[in-house]
Amino acid sequence: MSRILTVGVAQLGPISRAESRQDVVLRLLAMLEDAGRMGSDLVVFPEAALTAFFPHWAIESEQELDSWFETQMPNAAVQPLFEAARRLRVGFHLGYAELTREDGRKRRFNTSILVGKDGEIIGKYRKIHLPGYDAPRPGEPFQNLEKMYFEVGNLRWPVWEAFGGRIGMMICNDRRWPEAYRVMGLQGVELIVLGYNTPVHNPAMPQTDDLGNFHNHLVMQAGAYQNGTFVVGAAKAGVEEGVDQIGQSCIIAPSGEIISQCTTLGDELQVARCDLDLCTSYKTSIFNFAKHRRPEHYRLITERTGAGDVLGR
Ligand code: CDV
Repeated sequence: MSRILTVGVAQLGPISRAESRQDVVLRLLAMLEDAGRMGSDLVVFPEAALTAFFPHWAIESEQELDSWFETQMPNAAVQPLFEAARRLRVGFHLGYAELTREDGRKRRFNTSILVGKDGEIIGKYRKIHLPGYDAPRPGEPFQNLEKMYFEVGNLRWPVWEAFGGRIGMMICNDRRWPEAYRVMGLQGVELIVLGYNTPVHNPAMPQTDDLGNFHNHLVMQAGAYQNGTFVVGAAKAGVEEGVDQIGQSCIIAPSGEIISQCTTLGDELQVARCDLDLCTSYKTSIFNFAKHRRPEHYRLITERTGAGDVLGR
């Protein structure tokens, strides 16, 4: 038996600082329409897909900072995307910066949503692994202020029964952490969708700049294979406001193999037929967690220090 889900990865080229959300939504719509013509069930858009990636800039005014966030989802600017999903019967994944009032205070998260073929939101995820810094770093070619602009996500990693399978979300830097995949792997995830904004240059570690594309695929391919799941990663690529970002958006099978990949650094859609039953063969054999995992040997005694966790005895 096969459970075929046709999935599109919709890479975005750069978004300029001056580009309106309405203009960006037109770009997203063009790819959603294309994906519909190609028989897609689900399209994956990148992290923070409605604006330029503003954590690359030091923004001093709170009012200006707020203007990069969405206070409602859907809202007027993205409504056409939700309507198109309903009309075309194509779901989507969308990353955006979320400003909300929770626990009586203003809170900001780096968020993604999964939207069904009926145009209704199925689930929401808030990024847990925030890279970068909580204060501007003078002299750097660009900033990375995610720790200053966002709180650590508080929704954990749920897995949703949707599109005939078990779907989970992570965002950008999360894909570098095996724990993110495994928490969902333990819930039987069959398709992980994510978006990324990854600069080519890492000011803290310039010696790895030429390994950016390799590391991008390495972590997603390993996460897919070790958890018997499809992984779809969508980039915002190209030179955005002076920051060069990697592309190579792709769709990865539970074998760890890339089955479809973007080849440009602009808006580009690639589609693949994903047989979710392929996951079952991995989950019931080499990665049968119930049979072969040894969690009793994985327990670490850790002590929290200024430098993070250290292993005790
Ligand atoms: N948006 C991101 O999370 N980017 C990070 C970069 C800054 C290292 C990433 O892991 O790709």
